[in-house]
Amino acid sequence: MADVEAALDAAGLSNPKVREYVAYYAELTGAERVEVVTAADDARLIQEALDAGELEPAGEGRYYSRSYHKDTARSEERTIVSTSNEADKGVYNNWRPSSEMKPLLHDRMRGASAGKTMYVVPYLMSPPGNDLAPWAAGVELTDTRTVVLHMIRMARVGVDYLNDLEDPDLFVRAVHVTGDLENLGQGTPDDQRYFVTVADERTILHFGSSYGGNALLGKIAHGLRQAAYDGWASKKFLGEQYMLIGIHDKETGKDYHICGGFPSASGKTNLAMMLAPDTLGDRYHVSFYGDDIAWLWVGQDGRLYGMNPEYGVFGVAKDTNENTNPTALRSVAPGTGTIFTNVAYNPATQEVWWEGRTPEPPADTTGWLDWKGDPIADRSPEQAGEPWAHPNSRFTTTLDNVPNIAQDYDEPAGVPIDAIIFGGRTRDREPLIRAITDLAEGVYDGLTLGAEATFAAEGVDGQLRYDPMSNRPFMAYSEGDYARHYLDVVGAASEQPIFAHVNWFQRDPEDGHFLWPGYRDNLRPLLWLLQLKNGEVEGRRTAVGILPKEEELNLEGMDVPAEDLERILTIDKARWQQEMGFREEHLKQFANLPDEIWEAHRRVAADLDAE
Ligand code: GTP
Ligand code: SPV
Ligand code: MN
Repeated sequence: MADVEAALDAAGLSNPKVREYVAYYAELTGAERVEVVTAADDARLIQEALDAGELEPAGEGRYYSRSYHKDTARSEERTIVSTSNEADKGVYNNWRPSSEMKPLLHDRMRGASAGKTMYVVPYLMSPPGNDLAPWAAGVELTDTRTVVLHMIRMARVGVDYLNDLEDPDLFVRAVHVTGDLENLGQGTPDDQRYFVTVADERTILHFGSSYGGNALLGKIAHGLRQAAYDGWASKKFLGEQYMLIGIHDKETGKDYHICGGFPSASGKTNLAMMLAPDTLGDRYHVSFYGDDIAWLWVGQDGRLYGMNPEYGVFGVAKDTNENTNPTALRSVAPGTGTIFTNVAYNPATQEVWWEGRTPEPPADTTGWLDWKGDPIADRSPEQAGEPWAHPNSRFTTTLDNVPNIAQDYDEPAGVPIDAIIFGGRTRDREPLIRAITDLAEGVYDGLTLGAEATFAAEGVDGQLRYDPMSNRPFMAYSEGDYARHYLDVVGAASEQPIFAHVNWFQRDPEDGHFLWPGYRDNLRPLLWLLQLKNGEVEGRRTAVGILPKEEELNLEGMDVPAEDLERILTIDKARWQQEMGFREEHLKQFANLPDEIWEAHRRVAADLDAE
């Protein structure tokens, strides 16, 4: 049995409630040792992980890790939000009573860390001193060293965050037990995994994975699910899957801040790391605040504020290259302490590679291993087309490594929010940008956000897989209550943000090419949006929002074909009318949807018919 008291004393972890919690789960999981970790332990833990073969060197100060091949992404089916109140059941939160789930998870975890070390990771999901810091403290217990190394990169980790709490009981209890990955029946009817947030007890119990959002509990489980619930329960804030950027106009000296929700793998990291296009770089600078999570609240001066609770980036590797995202490549350069997971790796040269890194994979395959660790050179002709890296392979680096990190990212104040944007992958119908000036219509737009159905999630042709507010996998309570809370929080702000729906992914119906080049040029529609808010342009009113007039978009240095531009700045009335029917069915699933949302829906539908 672990000597818990001695470990906590040695680390100076004095918070009595934390000590009780650690002792309870050390006993339950049967861990052999307990070790309290802070960011200062990084170098030692990296060395231990290298010695144990959990990490391999990937060039100076960078590391490579491979996860179990059936454990490579979040599992939405196995993720559950529990409370003791059935009214919290929504359409997407997989609600189950906590009286059922807590004992079940405790059974799974009992004795499951025998022979292992239980790492105690005290963390803070906010810049220190922020208005929302009272909801930001947590302690993750994990039996996997690479999870600790990721947590140190993704969150602020230190003992003082927990010792200094005003109310020692106000922290999230986040327990991660990996389990025997080779015998968990991942994806079968006998799946043993469970990822449960007991939201009204602020307790997270995750069993059966050591990957990403399943295991880094500060990030998705606390930063999104628990935060969404806490924000609603306290009536104080919103916890959203948003990126957050600053745009500095060097000519006027003004600073703007935009946050935005895009479903997973739809471009948040790319947008947040965006460099201004060459022709606009003299005037505008884009700074990075966050790429995956933002918490929003009304500050003391009455304005809407946002902050990124994370301390790092867990970014999609695929298609990251010098053209699409040079900032990301700088962020993972030698000396950054980056951990690459499930990319292709060459142990002889310590190089890494992923699809889209270069147009073609390395010509000389000698020494290269695919993400499963199998030599590329041994592949049969049938395997030739298989990707070298897993499509969800990622890089993990800290905010300090991001070259365009905002200077004030760590300040307690947060930043005032000028605009909230939504966007998904949509091959038709959705124009480049449509601005929405009415709060209820903005929230309605977020609730009907979707991405196109792929072969993986089959659907009716033209029908979206709806992903309300890009929060479908992170919904913590009922969607009707969520919409009410969103209207209340943002509605209370003295200055209303402008909303917009954007789409970088419209394609030519004939040859399938992207009609808009995307990436750094995405700054252009955002600048138009800010000009619209400032009354500097007027746009063109349509039933679904205000679109830019062609001459209002700054396209300097671009050559988008005229017919492509026309298509992305046009509303396809028939397709939109069809969409309104799908939306009605989608919204009908939600109990207690506020009248304002239904009114917005009817208003848009009627305006569309009248157009
Ligand atoms: P999560 O971390 O899963 O929440 O994802 P994310 O929203 O941060 O996604 P990310 O920015 O990593 O983008 C995922 C994919 O979208 C990558 O393959 C990008 O290359 C692609 N992508 C991003 N922006 C654009 C764009 O403007 N145009 C096109 N065509 N593709 C883009
Ligand atoms: C997402 O899936 O939206 C992510 C990655 O940001 S993970 O942390 O695995 O959830
Ligand atoms: Mn995400």
